[in-house]
Amino acid sequence: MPPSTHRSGFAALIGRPNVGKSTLLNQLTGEKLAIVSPKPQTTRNRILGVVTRPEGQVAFLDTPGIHQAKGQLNRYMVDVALQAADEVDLVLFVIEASDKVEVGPGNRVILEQLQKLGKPTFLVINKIDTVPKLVLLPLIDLYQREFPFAEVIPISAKEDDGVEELFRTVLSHMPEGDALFPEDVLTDQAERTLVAEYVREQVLRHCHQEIPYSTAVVVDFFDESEREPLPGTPPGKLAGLIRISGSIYVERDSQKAIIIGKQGQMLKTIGTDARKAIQRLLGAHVYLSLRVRVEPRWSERPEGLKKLGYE
Ligand code: GDP
Ligand code: MG
Ligand code: K
Repeated sequence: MPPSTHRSGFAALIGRPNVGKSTLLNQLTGEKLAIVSPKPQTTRNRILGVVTRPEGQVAFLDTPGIHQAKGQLNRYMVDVALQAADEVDLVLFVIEASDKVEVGPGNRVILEQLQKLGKPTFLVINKIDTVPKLVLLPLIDLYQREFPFAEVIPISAKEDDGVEELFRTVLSHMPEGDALFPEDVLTDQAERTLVAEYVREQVLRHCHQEIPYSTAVVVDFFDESEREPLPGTPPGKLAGLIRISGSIYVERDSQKAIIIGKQGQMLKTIGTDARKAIQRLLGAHVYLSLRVRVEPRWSERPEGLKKLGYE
């Protein structure tokens, strides 16, 4: 047998909001890293998920959806996505399968940006569980006429269909090289950032349409002094205690009232669900205290964006 080649590199997930980029990243890494929600634009920052196999390693960047930039926050998110695409070896352009055989204005905007970047790009067609197989061929045909994709790969991220094949194909396009990260690394995001994202996910999940995307979460306090050393802890067992307090920022008093709810019931539910997810993430018991603050029009002002961590 010839000596096997070890490959490693970076791949960015690019696509419109809600096509399933975060779901795919979570499926690839086998961990809940990126927040997933039925609303668009839930992923604000880059999340690096690292998949390590004996034959190679791929670090994935999840990006906010690219769309026509309106307002400071949206523009910020487009910049983050394009910057991510510029730094990688390979771009995974993700779309969702649909009965409509068309490219659509949103996807055309992204394809124009990708043309400029000139990176090797895969077309990943997600959610194939939602359409009859027959509609895929004309859709693929249409996209291939728009852009010289290196590969076209239909998947269902949710049902884990085609995800392994996708990973193998991604790896085969990576340059030869040693691992870029230690074997046990899953993400470069600080635990604090992930904690804030988990809280935000629960706010969006429980408050539905009433709460806009301009909801930010900041971790004010993260006390690990009672956290216990993890080595030797049996899997699934929580070790020690981490005390966390955080602030949920909204733009209006009416939004604050919704998040707090009648007799504080909504905030309590958000806190309970976030705490459970954070405990699984950190492998420790978590004491979580949350408060809601009003910061008028923060998402429209550069200093507001900066204050809440979007730089
Ligand atoms: P993102 O905005 O591109 O990161 O999209 P998300 O990963 O947050 O997913 C948006 C919604 O699509 C969520 O409700 C997911 O559960 C759903 N979704 C993701 N992948 C699939 C899939 O393969 N099939 C189906 N039916 N739904 C999916
Ligand atoms: Mg996402
Ligand atoms: K989403």
